[in-house]
Amino acid sequence: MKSMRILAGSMVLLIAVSACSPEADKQPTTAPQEATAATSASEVQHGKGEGTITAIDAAKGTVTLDHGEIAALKWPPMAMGFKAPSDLLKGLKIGDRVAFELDWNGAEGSITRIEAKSAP
Ligand SMILES: [Cu+2]
Repeated sequence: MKSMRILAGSMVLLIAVSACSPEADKQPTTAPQEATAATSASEVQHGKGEGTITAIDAAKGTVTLDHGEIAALKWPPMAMGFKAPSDLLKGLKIGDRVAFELDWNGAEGSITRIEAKSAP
């Protein structure tokens, strides 16, 4: 009888442990990551504008634009560099007037669309 009670007691303990441990393991590891991802995603802003290419480096994946006002980001006209996938830069050259869109993460802009505009 005594050994049965010990067995029953240890089974209850086993069930209790296995029932709590997945939850206990999950929360500390996944919750902060999800919170971080959500925060950084909401910080990315999207804007569009027009400008002139003043420098281009397809190998590095950068383009420098002398761009006009970007209302969505509350930016005045300025010259600045952006990251740009090299396939988007194909066929573009210094001096081209372009229409472009970008994602701004608060520190750097990534071109998501860029197209040469035909001369007026
Ligand atoms: Cu700018």
